[in-house]
Amino acid sequence: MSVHVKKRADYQPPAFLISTVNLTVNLHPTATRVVSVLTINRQGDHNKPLVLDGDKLTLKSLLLNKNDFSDFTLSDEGLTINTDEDTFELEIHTEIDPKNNKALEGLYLSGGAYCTQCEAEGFRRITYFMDRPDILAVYTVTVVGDTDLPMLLSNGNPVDKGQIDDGKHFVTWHDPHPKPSYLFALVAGDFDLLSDTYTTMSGKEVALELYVDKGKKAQGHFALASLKRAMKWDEDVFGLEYDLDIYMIVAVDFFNMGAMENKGLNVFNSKFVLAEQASATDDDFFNVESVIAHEYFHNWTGNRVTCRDWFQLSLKEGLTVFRDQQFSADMTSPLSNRIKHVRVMREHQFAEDASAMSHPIRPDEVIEMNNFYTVTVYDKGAEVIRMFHTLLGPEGFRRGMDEYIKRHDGQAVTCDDFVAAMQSATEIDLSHFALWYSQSGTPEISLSHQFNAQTGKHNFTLSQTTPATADQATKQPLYIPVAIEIIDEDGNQYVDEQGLINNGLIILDTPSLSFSVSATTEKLTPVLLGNFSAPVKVDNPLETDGLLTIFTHGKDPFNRWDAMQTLYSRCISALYDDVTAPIEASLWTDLESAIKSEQGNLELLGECLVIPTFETLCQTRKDIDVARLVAARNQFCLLFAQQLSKVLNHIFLHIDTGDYAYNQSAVIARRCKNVILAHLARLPEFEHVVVSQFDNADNMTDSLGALKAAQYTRVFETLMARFETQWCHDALVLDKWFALHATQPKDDILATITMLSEHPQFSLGNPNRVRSLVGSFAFYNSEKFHALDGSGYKFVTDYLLKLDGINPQVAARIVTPLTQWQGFNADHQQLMKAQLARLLNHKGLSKDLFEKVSKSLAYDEQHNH
Ligand code: B3K
Ligand code: ZN
Repeated sequence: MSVHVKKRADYQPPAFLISTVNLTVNLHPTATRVVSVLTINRQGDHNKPLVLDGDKLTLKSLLLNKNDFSDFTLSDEGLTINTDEDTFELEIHTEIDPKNNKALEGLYLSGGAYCTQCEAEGFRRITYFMDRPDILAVYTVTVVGDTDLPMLLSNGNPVDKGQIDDGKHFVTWHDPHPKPSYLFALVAGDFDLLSDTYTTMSGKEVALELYVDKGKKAQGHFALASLKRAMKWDEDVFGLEYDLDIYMIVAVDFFNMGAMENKGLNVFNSKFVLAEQASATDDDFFNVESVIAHEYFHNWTGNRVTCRDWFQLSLKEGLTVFRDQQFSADMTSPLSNRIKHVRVMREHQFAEDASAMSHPIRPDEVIEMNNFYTVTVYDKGAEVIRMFHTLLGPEGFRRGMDEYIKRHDGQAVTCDDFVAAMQSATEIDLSHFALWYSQSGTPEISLSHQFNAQTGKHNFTLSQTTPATADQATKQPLYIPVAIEIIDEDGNQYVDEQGLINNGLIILDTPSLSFSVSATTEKLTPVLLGNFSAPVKVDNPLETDGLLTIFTHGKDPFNRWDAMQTLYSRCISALYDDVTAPIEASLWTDLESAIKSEQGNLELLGECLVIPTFETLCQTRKDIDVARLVAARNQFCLLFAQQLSKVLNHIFLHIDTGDYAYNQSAVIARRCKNVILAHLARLPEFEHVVVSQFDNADNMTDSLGALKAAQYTRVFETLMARFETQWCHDALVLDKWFALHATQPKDDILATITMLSEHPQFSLGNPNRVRSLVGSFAFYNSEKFHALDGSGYKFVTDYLLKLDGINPQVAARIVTPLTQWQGFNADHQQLMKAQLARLLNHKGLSKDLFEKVSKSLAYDEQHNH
């Protein structure tokens, strides 16, 4: 295959600009006609031809300044126009086939509705264009459709509409804000519509419209209310106001990711719009609110100020994720949000950094851009923005943001431009900090501690190191803000004699730095990385008593939670070495009193009762034998339930979740209750409690909580069958059911998945179904995916070979666990690589899969030779 590697360093400003785009899209399932009229201006003094991108288009005709034009060449990648004109109008007629577009990029049919997905490079599947984010144009779009498509939508404000003789109708939209092509959107169909209005801080009334499948109106109210909260929050916190007369959101069932921030016309995966008590869990409600907010926040951080090129993706994504995290923390609770983000970092981002796909938050090389919508660009990107926020403080950060918007509104800019705007708002020199944009990998920090009894001095040395990654062999020390407390056994706080710790923060910007603390006690406990102040791993040498001191006396609730996670992880390590090894009895009494002490704080308690996942445990281990690690974790969970059942059951019985409501205290109570139920369910005497919760649940959180707990009981299959009967009409609920089946560690799981893939509600063409069944198996059924007969790896590979021909983007997501073989032992590695090799040898493999698979195998060679 011919593979083109694009490099960040090769960026060239565009040779031409396109100032206006006039599109007419005449919809037809297999032969949609697109007429595009472009106003084009040559940039500077050169005689290069105009190169337009195009993919899977049929060119019908071409006019230059309204005359037939033939001096062009066509290729699989686009259209090259040879002209000497400096300013000209180009009119391009193309035909496309939305019905057979199964990759869900460009214009496609989702159920009966037409919709588009253009980011990153999908506009070129609609018409020939300079499909790159630094071409900002004003769009006027006329959508023409049959009358069975009553709603014809595009970006901006509607300016005209009417009937056309042949029984069709049209609507014309004008978007006054110049935008890149990736923000173009078109939707046509017959939907239920929820309408509302929002009055902005300057008193402008904005029409809000939410389009959902017929009959789903009741499930849209929460999303609409979330949108209004997001609009208000962005005004309050960042002074940013909405800028069009109308804001539309459309929910569709076929969508490759969560949602898309197209200007004024967001398109959403229905999973992140629809939510009501009976069918949506508390997590679903949370996600709806956060994704609605994320896409809305993009209106400023992404749309008004956009990316110069795709290597800068984190400019909009890292920043917008940070903004949505802050919003969610304000709407719900800072602690549970922070823990959620840290789990994502530890389970997925650290794994990515350790793999062949390791890249800086601003990547340097890309084959398929869609492969770089990653946890690194998004979540680590958000952690980098959070560090700016930590260093500058909320006011400084706001000044930097104001300056960023003031300087760059209406422009396509770079991460360096963002750093420069932040720099204008602080005395701190950010040049070293900016290395976070170009250096990949997960730094590891550690703290050594010596006590000199004679002088009464504790000497500490804080160090950092970043292991080499697949993409970068050598690493430099980073500028790391490390939140730190030093406490004694009674929780008294100590300061360092050098004054390096300021307001609980120490800046580690060299390989190591030392400081000392005077104290009469020998037992000082350093508490590192409060609130996860930087995206790093901590090598924590503390013993059980130190960890329990942090839990009891630490000021930062994140550190308190984290101490418990470390404690559990230690116990699991001991069982990994010997699954029959006894755990000291004192641990259980300590845990029992820890649990009792937090009975009044169900939020922290609920989180502290969660045992680290298999995926998290993998990130601090090497040469993993999966079956042994799974057995060790299971054994620890069983002992935990056995030893603590009395106190857990006591709390379970006393948690009052009240009448159902989606609000913080109720969410926290349900969360804690369901975490406890999952522990108790490991003991046969609690089976009836699980069944009773399932029978009596009046909301999806409790139904699903019971089903998850039932995984450890004999009633699982029975309850799952009842659940299916009850919910077989609701695809989004069935996704939860598919996922629960797929994560069962039972011997005949592959037969079950094969059977489920023939379920009437399952479809290979629908990304939500595929992710819930096959994705859940590959990502979360560690035991069976990693079975040592290789059957799990082979099963996923067989499936990917089928899926790749249909939807390469989704295939390239699901291949991720197979490419992340580095942490596992040689037996696993060999089997995983054999399947990767099968993929690589497959004729016609997409470039999406090619990039990830070839990198994964190449990493192997580098490291073995
Ligand atoms: N910007 C989109 C993601 C597009 C992914 C393209 N493969 C959603 C978001 O991050 O808001
Ligand atoms: Zn985004």
